[in-house]
Amino acid sequence: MARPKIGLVGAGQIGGNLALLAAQKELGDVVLFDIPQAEGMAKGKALDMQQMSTIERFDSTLTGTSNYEDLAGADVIIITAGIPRKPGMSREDLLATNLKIMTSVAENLKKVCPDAFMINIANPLDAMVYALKQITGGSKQKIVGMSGVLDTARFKSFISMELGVSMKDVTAFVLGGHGDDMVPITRLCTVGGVPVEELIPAPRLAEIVDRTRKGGAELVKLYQTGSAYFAPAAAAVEMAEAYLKDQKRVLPCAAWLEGEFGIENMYFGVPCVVGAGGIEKVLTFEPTAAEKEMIKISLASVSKTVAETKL
Ligand code: A3D
Repeated sequence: MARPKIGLVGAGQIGGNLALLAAQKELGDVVLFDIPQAEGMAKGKALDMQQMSTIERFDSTLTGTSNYEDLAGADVIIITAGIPRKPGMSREDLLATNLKIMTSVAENLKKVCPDAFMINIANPLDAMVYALKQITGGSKQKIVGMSGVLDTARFKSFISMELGVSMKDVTAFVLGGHGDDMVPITRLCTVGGVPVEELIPAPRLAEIVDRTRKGGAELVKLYQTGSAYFAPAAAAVEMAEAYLKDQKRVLPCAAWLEGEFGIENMYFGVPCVVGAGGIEKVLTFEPTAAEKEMIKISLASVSKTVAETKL
């Protein structure tokens, strides 16, 4: 059987790390796509990693291109095409620029690989994945946004750092939109099965929740020139791997909802089963009154940005 084909639209900071992780995990052959002005960078990263493969010993063919035809027949597409934040910017400040980019990306992907499992990372996340679905006309199973895996990774790392325990034993999920009002469900976070609310005093846990919500901005401030890229790449690769290997992983994804959690026709971060069918199922549960209030606030932010796309 031929190796799966993984197309990366955007060969910048996240794109390069996506390529490396996907190739090192031998998930398939990788095509790094960027605009003609950045084709050299896409080709250069691909060649550099191809040479690395002889040392790190992974079997994956990496190529760079600015020709959409080279993405034809891709099994997975991960989109990072767009500008990242600079210090002082909100994700919403990226909307006008990144929507133009997403429109052209989505129109082209619709032509060359309409059946791919498409994971969007470009910000503002929830509005960009909405635009991707509207323009490609793709199914809710195949068009998804990456944010919850990253936001959850941030939350889990802060919990493990706080308690001095292995991150392997922290279970958590962060739901909602990818903004400062995202919804970490502390009630369902456990450390080796012990509820975190019994291990960390409420005021301190609230500080950790706040740091998680502002986790993206913390990195933008440290980097100065752009936003996070290692963890975002790893998060999207985890989703791609679940799809390609039919793992049935339960991952928080920005999924198209049709009534789940009382939300209609909107992308929102929820726990999903990810396998060969893409987003195979949304796992629903009854939120508490306080959680419902947080979901309402996050949904209002997402809906406002989505409305501004005018799609
Ligand atoms: P960067 O390193 O600038 O890479 C973006 C790449 O997109 C550049 O190489 C551009 O040349 C390329 N590009 C621009 N227009 C097009 C186009 N039409 N077609 C193909 N490629 C194009 O940015 P980055 O990799 O650091 O970030 C990419 C995006 O991810 C930004 O919008 C970030 O805000 C977003 N991001 C999202 C998260 C989430 O958790 C959702 C986290 C971090 C960054």
